[in-house]
Amino acid sequence: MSNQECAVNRARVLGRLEEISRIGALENGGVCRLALAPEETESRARLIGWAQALGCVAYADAIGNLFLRFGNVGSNEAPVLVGSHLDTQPVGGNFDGVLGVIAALECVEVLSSQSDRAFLPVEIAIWCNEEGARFNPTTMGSAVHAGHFPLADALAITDAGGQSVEAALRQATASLRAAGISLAPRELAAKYRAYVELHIEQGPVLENEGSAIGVVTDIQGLVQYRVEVSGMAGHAGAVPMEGRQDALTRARALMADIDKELAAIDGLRFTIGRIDVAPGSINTIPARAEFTLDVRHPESDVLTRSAEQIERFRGRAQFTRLIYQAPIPFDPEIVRTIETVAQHRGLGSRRIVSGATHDAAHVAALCPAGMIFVPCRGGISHNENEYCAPDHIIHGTQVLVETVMALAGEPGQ
Ligand code: HGY
Ligand code: MN
Ligand code: MN
Repeated sequence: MSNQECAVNRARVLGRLEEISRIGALENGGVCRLALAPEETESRARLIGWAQALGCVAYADAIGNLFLRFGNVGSNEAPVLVGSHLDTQPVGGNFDGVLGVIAALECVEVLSSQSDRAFLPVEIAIWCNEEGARFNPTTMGSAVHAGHFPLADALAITDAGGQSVEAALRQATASLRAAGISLAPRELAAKYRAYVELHIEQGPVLENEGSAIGVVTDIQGLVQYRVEVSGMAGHAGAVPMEGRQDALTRARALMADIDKELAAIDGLRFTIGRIDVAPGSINTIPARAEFTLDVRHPESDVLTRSAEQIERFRGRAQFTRLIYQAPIPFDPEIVRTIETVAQHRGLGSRRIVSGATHDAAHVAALCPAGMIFVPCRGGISHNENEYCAPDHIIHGTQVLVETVMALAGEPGQ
């Protein structure tokens, strides 16, 4: 197929990204589309509408992952899966996740213009709750789909307001139905030929090196905790300092000790992203302090050892493990396919380990999987200033389209 025949449509890709960025837009240019919230559901409805106009049929599994099937609809022939997520961080950027979904739709657009060729079915995957910002943990939907997280446990998880995943999913599904969208059932851990995801790097490597394409070889490992420290509420003025049971003072000392312990581990990245204090009144000694720990490393044994070191602090707080995910290597065949496509298009590429985790980490357990990265300005992400230049968007989409076509081409084409 000539370059021209499988060229992506620049205006269509950029226009759709712009249109979705208006759903849940924040006043400083960022976006908030929390998992299963009305804004995310609205963006899902938009994507489904565009895909159905191409003849796609929409499926959903029991945890709310969406699959938009193109080609050989109705058969259960294993498709090539391509996609990402539409949910965002509470103060998120306009490319994390959505870039991969719009680019996946563009794959179907290009395939649908090749009516004279036979391809395996292709499905656009829109994973549920990749961010884990509203409902812990991150990559929940793909973890359940791959059998890495029990469905019942996931449905029972509640957000800060006490609403469960199950109730939020019921509401979101009802909204799609009210918009005239019916979703056929899809079993968990279904069969796929391969999975490819396009994503911004969310780090500075590609931009610093001037590489247009990142060929992702692995995703580093991750372990997340919720840490609960207890104390006793009391009057801020009347209770003497000695003998106080101040939960926040205890938590601050514990955070400092954990920091010291983890700072000594080479290459480890750890973050305390959230601290909650109760009752949270200016003149009451905190009775409870809760904080989160996010720890990442590319080597399994180092990650395991770090988790053991953290859990040695058990005597001072209650540690709840939210997710443990070993480092994931991607399929060497898919890595090579992406590299060949980038070369064919004259795009500079380099192999890279992903610092962030992605749904592909779980889907890799179901089928050969791989990821394509493009640079984002300053490596900034999970931030309203997240930005991906139009040329990088189009180069990444073009490499995704041709990788999917290579994987979906009938053998011996
Ligand atoms: O946590 C992560 O790495 C992903 O961005 N949710
Ligand atoms: Mn993402
Ligand atoms: Mn993210």
